[in-house]
Amino acid sequence: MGSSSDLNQLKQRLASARSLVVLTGAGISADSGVPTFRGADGLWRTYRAEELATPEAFERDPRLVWEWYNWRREFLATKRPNDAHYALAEWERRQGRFWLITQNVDGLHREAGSRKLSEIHGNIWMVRCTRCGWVEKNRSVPIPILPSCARCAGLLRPHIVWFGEALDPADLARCDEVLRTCDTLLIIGTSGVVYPAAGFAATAKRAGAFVGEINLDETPQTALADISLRGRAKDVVPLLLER
Ligand code: BV8
Ligand code: ZN
Repeated sequence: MGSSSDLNQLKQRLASARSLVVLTGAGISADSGVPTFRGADGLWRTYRAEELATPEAFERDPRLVWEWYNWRREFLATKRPNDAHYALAEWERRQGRFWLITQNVDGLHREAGSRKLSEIHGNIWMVRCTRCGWVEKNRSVPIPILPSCARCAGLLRPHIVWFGEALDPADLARCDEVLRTCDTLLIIGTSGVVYPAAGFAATAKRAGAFVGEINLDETPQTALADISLRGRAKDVVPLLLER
């Protein structure tokens, strides 16, 4: 945890924010028991994910990719939002101009009640038809492999943005708009490695926003942050919101 004065300074700054954007990564879900991507228990380590979360891998072996997502869906089905997710949902209700951008595909922000939300890497509980593009929610665990579209019998894929795939232009436009117009950006639990999200702090900074960060470690964004607190999201985020 940063010094208590840093915490109080960040708390005051957030309380006076007129338009607040929050950017989250896997670190906010770590306290719900969801492994992060690059941490010691990292998901990407054990499951060669960098090769699996790509369109080429799905093209080459859709069964293997679906087996990996089935494993993650089964694992995530027992995970619940933590106090940091709930605090952000409460903040959205309290704060006039508020937007939450998450890189996480676990759906925990939505489950905690967040609605002013962009899930820029998609959502593991949504599937998309590779033939007709139909997108729908699918919570079945396990999902029968290989899943086919109810409308056109095409092969379904996870509605997730894989490496080398473009993000939804509507999401990118929304992120750009809120990052350029906010006066405060709070970055929680992301290693700042994956683009375009890794560039969002610079976008807000260029637009003159105050940038705060909560992370266990230093990240490439720490240099840009006006205040960077060391601590666990589930401990720090509720404190920042306390009246
Ligand atoms: C794009 C869905 C262009 C998958 C994800 C070479 C080849 C190909 C591409 C590239 C390349 N070089 C660069 C690229 C671009 C690439 C990229 O950035 N690669 C990186 C690896 C260098 N980006 C892309 O491909 C993106 N698309 O650029 O498109 C384009 C344009 C037009 C046309 C075609 C293409 C797409 C990126 C999206 C990839 N999909 N997820 C799935 O999950 O199944 S990314 C994946 O990483 C997750 O979504 C995750 O959220 C995200 C980022 O990771 P983090 O969230 O930061 O998690 P991490 O573990 O890294 O860090 C956790 C942090 O939390 C740590 O800092 C830790 O200290 C902290 N922490 C831990 N516990 C706590 C905590 N903090 C607080 N409290 C705690 N308790
Ligand atoms: Zn279809």
